[in-house]
Formats: sequence, C-alpha cells, structure tokens
Amino acid sequence: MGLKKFAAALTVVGSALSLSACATPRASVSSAAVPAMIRVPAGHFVAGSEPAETDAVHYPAENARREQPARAVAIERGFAIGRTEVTRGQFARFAAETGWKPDGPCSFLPDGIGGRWTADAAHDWRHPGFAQTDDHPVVCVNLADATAYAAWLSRRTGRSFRLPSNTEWEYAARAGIRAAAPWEASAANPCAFGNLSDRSRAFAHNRGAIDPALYFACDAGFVGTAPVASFQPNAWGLHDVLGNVWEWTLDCLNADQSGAPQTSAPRTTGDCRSHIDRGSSWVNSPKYVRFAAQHPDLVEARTSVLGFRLVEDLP
Ligand SMILES: [Ca+2]
Repeated sequence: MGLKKFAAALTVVGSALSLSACATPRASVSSAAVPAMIRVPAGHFVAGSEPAETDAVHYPAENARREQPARAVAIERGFAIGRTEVTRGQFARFAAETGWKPDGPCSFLPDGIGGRWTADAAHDWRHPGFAQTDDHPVVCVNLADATAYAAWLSRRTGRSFRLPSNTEWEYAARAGIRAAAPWEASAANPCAFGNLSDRSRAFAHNRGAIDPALYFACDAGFVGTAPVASFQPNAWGLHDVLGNVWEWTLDCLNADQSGAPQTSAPRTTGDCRSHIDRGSSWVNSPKYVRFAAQHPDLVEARTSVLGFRLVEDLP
C-alpha cells in the first residue's frame, strides 16, 4: 500500500469516545476523559537503527546495541493508538474514581542536564516540579500506574486499552519514515515537531549557552512539559511521539534486538525488572531524540520525564 493510500486509511476514532458502553457507569464523563485514538492499519516497517545512525551522534555503545540490529517487522493486525500522550486531566479522572494514590515518590531533575535527580515526597503526578495544566501529559507514573489506568478505562468503556508493545510504538511513531527523526527527512525545524531540550530550557538552566550536544538550537517555548498536541503531528496524526515525555511500553529490557519479535508482540523475556520506554522527553539531549532510541526504566520508577500513551485492541 502506498503512503498516500495508507494515510487515507487512518481514521481518527473521535465519535466513539463515550463511556456509555460501561455496564454500570458511576458518573457522567465527557469524551475528553477518554484519550482520542487513531486507527493504524496492518503493515510492514524496519524497526531499530543502523550503526551509522548511532555513530553519527556518538551514542553510547551499550545504548546503541539496545536498538540494533535493525529488523523487518510485520504488524499483522491494525490497532488504534493514542493521538497524544495520556494527559494529567485524563489520569485525574482515574485517580478520583478509584482513590488511586502513588505509593512512592517521584524523581525530579531540579536544575537541568548535569543536575542530580532527587526523589522526595513533595513531588508526585500533581506536583512534578514544574507547572502543568490538565492538558499536559501525566508524569510521575510507573508501569503499574499506567497499567492500572488502562485497565480502569477498559472497564469504564467496555473497550480494550493497554500499553503499546515496542514494535507497535515505533511503527506508529515512524509513520513510514526511515530517517532517524522527522526533521532529518524534511530538513525542517526540530522544534516544530515537539517539546525538546531547546533554547527555552537552556536559558532556564544556564542562561542560554547552547551546547549542541545538550540542546537543540531552536525554541519550542517550554522548559518542562508542554500541553499535548502543541506541535505538528506525524504523518499519521500522532503528536509528541518524540519529545515531551518518554512513554512506557510492554517490553522488557534486553541487551540488543537479536531475537526480538518481528511482529506486534511485546518482548516479555529478558530483564523484566525494567521495561523499555520510547520517544525521549523535554529533558533529553539531541542524540536521544530519535525514533529508534530505547531507554530502560525500572518498572517501579516514577520520574518527571516519563508518561505513557495507550493502544486499543480493535474488535
Ligand atoms: Ca512523547
């Protein structure tokens, strides 16, 4: 299927965002409480990176191995994926209905790259260490928190939400692009595509000295997170796949991609004390801001740069 036809086959699932399918609704909930989902058809793509991509940015060897070798993947069934990261407002509905409270602190990076991560009880998903509105992505949520949210939303809607697999995330994030990042494919301004570590962040943390190894030389206008969908979407309509916050996946940590599923299935073997998250965040230097980059976090980790995006299994 050609890209144009492929794009036309994508459907924003906007009209079915009702919680009325729930057997015993406890409250009237607006459609805004349910993340907007985009249908992605079955297809093929190449996941991961070639060594030339990671060599070009002097990526640490251990990190580079994690996303290599590049491999052909067949996504055998269509699925739906969140148009945006799950927002704080959407997560707040879950917290209010279930009485959910975090059982540990959130790690916060107080003074930028080079600063020390700190974890204390003063920081949580409502107080991540920078200003947020309900339109910002929820952060300070660990794997269990994200999984519990997906299960709650599934119960409330009668639909089937979950976290994406590693390959599902990359397939939807790339949207047909093989380049390392969308701005490389189009020679465009990186800050048009997402909330990155940029001039705003550099000014906030070191009075504006731009080290190209640490900051993009453009300005997306935010120091912490940005409201979701503030920037240009990818070719399939997904916002913030690169930047804003890292996004949890179902896959366990492995040293490399040898033997990784070449389907939409998650990789559930390896070091499952950590799961892979994708897409980088507002805090990351440019070498991490690539479609192929994979970052492990301990499953219990809550940090101010890590959130999630949902997948929905379609009937
Ligand atoms: Ca993101």
